[in-house]
Amino acid sequence: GRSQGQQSTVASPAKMPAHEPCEPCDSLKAAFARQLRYDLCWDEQNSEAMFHALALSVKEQLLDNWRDTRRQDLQQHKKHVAYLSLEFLMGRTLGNALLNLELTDECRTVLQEYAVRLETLEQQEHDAGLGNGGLGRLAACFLDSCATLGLAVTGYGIRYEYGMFLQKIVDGYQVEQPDRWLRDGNPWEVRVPQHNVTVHFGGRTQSYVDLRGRCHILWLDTQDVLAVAYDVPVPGYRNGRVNTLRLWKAEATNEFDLAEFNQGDYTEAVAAKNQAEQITMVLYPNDSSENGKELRLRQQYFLSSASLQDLLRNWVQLHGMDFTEFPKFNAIQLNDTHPAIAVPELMRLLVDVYELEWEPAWQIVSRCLAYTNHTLLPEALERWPVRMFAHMLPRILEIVYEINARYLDEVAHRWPGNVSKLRDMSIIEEGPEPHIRMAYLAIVASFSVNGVAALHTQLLTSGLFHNFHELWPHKFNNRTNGVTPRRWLAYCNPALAQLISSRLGHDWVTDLSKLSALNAYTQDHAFVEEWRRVKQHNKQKLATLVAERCRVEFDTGMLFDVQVKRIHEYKRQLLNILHVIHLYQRVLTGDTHGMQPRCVLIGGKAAPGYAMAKLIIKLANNVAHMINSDHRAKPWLRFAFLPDYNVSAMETICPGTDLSEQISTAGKEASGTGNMKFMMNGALTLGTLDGANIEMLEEVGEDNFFLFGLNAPSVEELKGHYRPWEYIAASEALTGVMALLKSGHFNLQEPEIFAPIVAAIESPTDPWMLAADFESLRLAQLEVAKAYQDWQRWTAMSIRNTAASGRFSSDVTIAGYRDHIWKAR
Ligand code: B1N
Repeated sequence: GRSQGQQSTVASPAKMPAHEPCEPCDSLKAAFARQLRYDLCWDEQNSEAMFHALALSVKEQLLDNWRDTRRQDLQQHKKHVAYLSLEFLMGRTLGNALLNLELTDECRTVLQEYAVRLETLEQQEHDAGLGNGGLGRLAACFLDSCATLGLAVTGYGIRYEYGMFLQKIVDGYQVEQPDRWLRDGNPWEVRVPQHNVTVHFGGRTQSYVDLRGRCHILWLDTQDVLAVAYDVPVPGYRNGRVNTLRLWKAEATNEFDLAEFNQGDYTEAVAAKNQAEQITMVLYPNDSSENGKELRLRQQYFLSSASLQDLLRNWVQLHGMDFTEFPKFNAIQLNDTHPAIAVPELMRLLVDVYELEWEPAWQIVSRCLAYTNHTLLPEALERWPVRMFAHMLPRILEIVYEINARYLDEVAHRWPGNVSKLRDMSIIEEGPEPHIRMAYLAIVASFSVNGVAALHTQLLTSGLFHNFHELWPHKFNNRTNGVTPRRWLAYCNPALAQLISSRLGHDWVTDLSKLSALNAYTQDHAFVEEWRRVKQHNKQKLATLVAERCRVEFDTGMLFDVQVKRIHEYKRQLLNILHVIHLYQRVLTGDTHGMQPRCVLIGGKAAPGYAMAKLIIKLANNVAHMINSDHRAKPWLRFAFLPDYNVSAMETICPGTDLSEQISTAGKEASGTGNMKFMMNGALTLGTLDGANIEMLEEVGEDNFFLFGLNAPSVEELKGHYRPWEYIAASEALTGVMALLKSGHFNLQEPEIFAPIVAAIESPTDPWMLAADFESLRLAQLEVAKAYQDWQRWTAMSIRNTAASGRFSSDVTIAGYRDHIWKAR
């Protein structure tokens, strides 16, 4: 903790021992007063200025522990893990930091003197939207769990100048606006230029033999970019640990300045500077699909090279040039294939820069690297044209070829004379335009390959990677995803957290399995009543958000039915909309007997280039407009599309939801993590047998889960002879929905705009099989309505759902990575 009442001495920073006495640190109160008065120098003390002062004061509270953590990890020879990811979807930091540091109450007291509410200041913080969706948010949850479990894990990422775009809705269409999240400065980051490294691009290679007859490869005439480190603190939950998220920013190098400026071409030189800084300018907004842009490959190499150079430099500083023990003290986790170029880059650094022989270098690389796969969707599997490597990273391409040649020897040995195996398993995909298969590169070099839910891992080993599974079964393992209960229960749902703690004590925050004790309270009337009151309170907050952002009035007496996530056809927001249209038709035809009034909410961003996803957003908005302006529907149905869904919005959404929709086509959603956030907060799940839904169902039991739809094998089986029109004809409800959709009822002023949607649903090649699952969804929704009408039954189900959510804490997931992959303590 902070040093209190110690003597002040002056010490040279370089020699300062671990616990040198220093000035007593300011309390939060004093730090805040000082920040406001001297450090910000803003004339007006508006809430923006106060947020900044508060954030800086909270960061100050972390600094001693941050330094101590770094020193202890070095002294104790702890195994270090580098988590390499192109995305860290951190959201806001203030509230979570106060929670983890146990400073929330003190902070409220301080702010009382300034007559401002903590919530008001929290709202001032920009989300750190350095990610698209599940993959990026998972990285953020993992950092919280690693720090809380006391692991020495550093997150390595990119400090994008522009994060995930902001979504506006204009005439029902998505409009993207740039997210200039750094405009007012980022109070949490610390620029640490002593960790700068240089990353090379372009140029050519040349070999030479030295006087001792050793062959060296030179990478010459490169264009160099400076990687500048910005560190963000990651505090554990009340354990004094502060880990680091190190984000790299690209800047032009000094050498580069000199060369260009001396030639007198000032403007050219400044323009070229811009080119270097382009690399970390913007996050690519494609979730679960690659886009193949050259700049994206530059980002990937920039992150991988800078991070590996940082790791090796730290090693050499402590151990010199002997790398034999490097894998014993280091693990490198690749978050999907986005940083998979780290494989040849680590070889390059060891062989070309640190002068190891190939074989010992490969031993080191293949004992450090581990790869997590996050998707089976073919459109998301990264393949880079060899041609692009050849001109951007010529030396890296040579190394990839060498890795491939040696590895294919092993394949040939295992399957003698089998040429098609060689072709199928080669890291290089041959053809008119040869490509590098990044997933294969990652598997070949990794000692561990994991999927993110049981079904997903099973599909990986039996399908996409079955050859590799045959060759190296020991590499494959499952680590089902999780979410941090600090942000996703304790912080975002304080009322429920308090109710839980009033009966179970506080330990559940770091041991979520303790929540199972809630099962003893499902018949306790006082408890059930309190649980319901908390939900009503949270629904009111969600209704306020919906009113502000959508101008739609949600009634907390109605069922809140929510689907928020990236818009993607496989996630089937369209199926949800079809069901809403069906409910609307029931109202119009007076078929409201036994109907449960409900408010349906859909939210999520579409990739800017994904036309169908954008059209689905437009349909949602048009349907919503039609329903919400029809007075006949008002008592039964409200429907809203929430613009600009992000981490902060989810903090209000999941506590206020009754029903969580997890309705992807079976076999397509690798895991899902939103499903877990809703479950923890007592929303029931309407879901398919997909991703982690299956394991959630296993934990909570069939009686507590609204299951519907085809399973993964049935989806595969149906492929090739799927006839959607038969499902439509067989369902009176779906027939009616399709007729209304085709009639142009939802696009009276915009003829034909939804024709592509109709065509997709009616196509025998519709991979998402909406029509096949509609009737099953409708029936499951009838069960939902029935269950909700008995509020005691519903509340008991809700409690049981939270009680069963313990396994989906990211602490459990990270304990799995720690014990089975990293072997770290
Ligand atoms: O990763 C999440 C899973 O819970 C989701 O099911 C899965 O869809 C998601 C390319 C991706 N898979 N692949 C991506 C993101 C960005 C990109 O450029 C692919 N995201 C997922 C966490 O495991």
